[in-house]
Amino acid sequence: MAVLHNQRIARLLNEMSEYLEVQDVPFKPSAYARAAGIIAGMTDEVTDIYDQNGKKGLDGIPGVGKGIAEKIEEYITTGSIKELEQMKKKFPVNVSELSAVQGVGPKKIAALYKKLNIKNCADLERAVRAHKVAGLAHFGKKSEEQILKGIEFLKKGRGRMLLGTVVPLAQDIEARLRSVPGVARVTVAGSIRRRQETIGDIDIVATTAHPKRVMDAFIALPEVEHVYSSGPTKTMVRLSIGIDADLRVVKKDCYGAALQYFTGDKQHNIEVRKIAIKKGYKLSEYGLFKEKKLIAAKTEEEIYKKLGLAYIPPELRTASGEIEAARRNGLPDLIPYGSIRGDLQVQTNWTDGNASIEEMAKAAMNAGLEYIAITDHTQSLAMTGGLDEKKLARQGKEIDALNKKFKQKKFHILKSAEVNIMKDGSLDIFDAALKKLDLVCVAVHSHFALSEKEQTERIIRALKHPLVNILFHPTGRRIGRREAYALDMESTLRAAKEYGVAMEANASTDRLDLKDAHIRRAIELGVNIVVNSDAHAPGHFANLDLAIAQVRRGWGKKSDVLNTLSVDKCLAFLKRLKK
Ligand code: DGT
Ligand code: CA
Ligand code: CA
Ligand code: ZN
Repeated sequence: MAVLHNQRIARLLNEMSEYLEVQDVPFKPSAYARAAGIIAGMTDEVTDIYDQNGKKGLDGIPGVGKGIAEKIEEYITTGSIKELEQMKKKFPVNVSELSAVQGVGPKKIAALYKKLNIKNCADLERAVRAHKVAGLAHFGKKSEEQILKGIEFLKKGRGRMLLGTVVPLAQDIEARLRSVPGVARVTVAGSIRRRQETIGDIDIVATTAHPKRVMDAFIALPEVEHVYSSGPTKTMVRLSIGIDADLRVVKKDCYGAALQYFTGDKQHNIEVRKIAIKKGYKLSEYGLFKEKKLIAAKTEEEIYKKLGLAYIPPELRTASGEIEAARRNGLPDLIPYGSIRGDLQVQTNWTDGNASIEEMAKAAMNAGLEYIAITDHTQSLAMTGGLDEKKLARQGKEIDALNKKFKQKKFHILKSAEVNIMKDGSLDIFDAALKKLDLVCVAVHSHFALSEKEQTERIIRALKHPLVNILFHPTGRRIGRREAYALDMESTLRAAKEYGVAMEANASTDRLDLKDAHIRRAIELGVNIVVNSDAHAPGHFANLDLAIAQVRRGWGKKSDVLNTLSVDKCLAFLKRLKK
């Protein structure tokens, strides 16, 4: 429940922000959006703060002023915010649905409603297809095309949620079910266990002496909004965050078989079942059988073993070579969760992060990290207040002072920057300033629409720069929001190898960039990987495991990931790569 609460409050504040902005209210929208961002990234529970210190406690949260504190209090105590309900009545438009369409912002939403009575995506799609939108002020034929593309993109991902949104909730439900008397085992299976990027529904497998008790406890979870069906072996519900969850109770003796079956993926299961058939067996969720005789069912390990396969970690179960590798005992020794020692992408309130360098450093220490690199944006990203050479130097001094302070704790803050790659592939900071940094990271934040050839040349030119060490979020995608830009990944990876640049596996919940297949190829080519949280708030260090999952899905070992090394070794390695 923990993480959910803050997320729910954050979502509500975001909604406030959107409705206020649509109504053209000045200043307030950004204050609400800022507060939402801060709360979403907090490790402490807002409800706990309120329980302990009331409205004063809320007021003390950075970014939360008196007015917003009152709204949060109203929400915690009454379950809704009157002002928001009134705005929704006055302006009966699904703002969050519409603003999810690329290129449609609050101003446009207001115009679409006033001029064409457009209230949701379906209305918008109809109007665009009838070419009614192009004639409005601030719209044109091009924006009609863009809107249509945006709608198509959203439709494709409909009904699926981000891994990072679902995992904390699923783990929390798992823990609560485990504490029900009589329950022996509970495991979240399906796409969550495989750590797929997006999740369709939550599949839980359990064993217990009292099926009814665990089913009753499941139905009674506060997150359950609707019960589709319930019985002693299977219960299906809808959760209030907008995703379905199934709980299956299976016999203790076939737990492994059930887990294997419900973990998937489907294609992997089909391949494994084919192997069983070839060996004269039959594999189902009840076990591996020869005729009627049970051969294996208790654990996944023994099932794979009886099929002549090494145990296959769930992240690899995608029917893309893992079965052949398991047969010849050639599966990689995957990087363990929790093995990142330093985070090389951290933003602070020098730009668009919401905490100071010191606060981020302390949060990193609490998360068990030994070092972080401060990578605020650079000057051409004006909207984030990007740093120029002078500000970078000033930030460097602050970092020096903090490093002195943290010396005893053996924690180290590295000087870096997320340097913006310009349209032509040049960097927006002079080399003299870059030379003073411990490492230089680069990323694309503009001109997403270049042709594949231009985009690839642009990025490779940046990689060629003698001071560049890491390419951040290489494809630029935002899952469910923005497609990756056109990029020849093979050439980019080869260039990274040639010019000694490491590739990032970014843990932001909607980035997970590089993706699994790219990571696998990078590793084949001998390109080094760096796992970063891209933290903009103290709570974001918890995301690192999402990118580790991505690396595991890309067959990555610990030795493929540079920031599993100590700070000195990691820096030395990056330097050596450039030679
Ligand atoms: P999702 O929910 O869309 O994110 O993806 P999954 O993989 O969790 O899929 P889901 O929930 O439909 O089913 C859970 C697992 O159950 C799936 O990964 C494999 C197994 N499964 C479901 N349907 C079939 C099927 O028709 N054949 C086989 N072999 N396995 C299935
Ligand atoms: Ca599922
Ligand atoms: Ca399912
Ligand atoms: Zn970035």
